[in-house]
Amino acid sequence: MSKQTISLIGVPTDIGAGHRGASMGPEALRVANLALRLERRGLQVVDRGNLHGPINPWQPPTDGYRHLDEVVAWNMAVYTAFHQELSAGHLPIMLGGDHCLAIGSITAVARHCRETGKQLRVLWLDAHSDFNTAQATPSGNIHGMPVACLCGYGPQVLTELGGSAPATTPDVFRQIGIRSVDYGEKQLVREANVGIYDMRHIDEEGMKRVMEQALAGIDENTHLHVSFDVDFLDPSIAPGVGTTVRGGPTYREAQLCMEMIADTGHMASLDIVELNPAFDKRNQTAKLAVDLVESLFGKSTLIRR
Ligand SMILES: [Mn+2]
Repeated sequence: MSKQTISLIGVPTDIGAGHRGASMGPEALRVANLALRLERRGLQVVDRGNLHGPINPWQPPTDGYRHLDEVVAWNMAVYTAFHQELSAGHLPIMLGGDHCLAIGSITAVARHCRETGKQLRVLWLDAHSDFNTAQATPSGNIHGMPVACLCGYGPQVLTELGGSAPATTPDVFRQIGIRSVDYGEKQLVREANVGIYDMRHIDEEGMKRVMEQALAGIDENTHLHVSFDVDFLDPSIAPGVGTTVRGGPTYREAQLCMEMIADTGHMASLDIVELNPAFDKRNQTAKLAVDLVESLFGKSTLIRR
């Protein structure tokens, strides 16, 4: 079997965020030696450099959305780049960038799944459920809306990024680590029936059982996409994000989560988003993210069977 090729795609923008700085995420991950660490795992890594797009004009919302045109431009670039890598048989990793960019990556993954007859499963590791709409959002920041957009709720320019809507359906999502959901958003995720394992569920059942449930049904025909919002982690270990919410997974819980994903052997694409070096201390959150991504690619203490 030939080496798996990983393609790193930098997306240096905070166009959908409520704080500036996630635009510096790709470089922080490179400085934390992401490529080298993956190469040491026996993977072939190609760094595609950064995508380009409009600057952040930092404007208030128009009709409930901030920077909609710019968000569309960046997501179009992500969509094209991701689909190209997937078609070439590579495993793309998006180095974000804020979480609105997952509209582009997952729209591409969903299209790839349709073209190859694969079943899609998305693990959404996040403090937030990102299911806001223009009506429900308190801020207009589109990084709070990607899951809704991917399920067909949102502006047509985003829901139809891949040519038709919806890109995918709520049943493919498993959200883990959720602990901050806006008032109107709670209603929406309940109505849409998104699979949510919130922090209370993790407290009550433990990360092991939660992951068994979230990964249930994955088989040979599954394309597993992981969308890793760094604010998933407890802020005590991961301060370098724009929207910290206390009470997240600990270091050990996060490691177990990543190792159990790796054990499936089916992760085929990945987003690393919302890393914000402007809030970080000595790049510690980027280093932690790289550490966890190594576990996602199978690093473990012992050889396990
Ligand atoms: Mn998010």
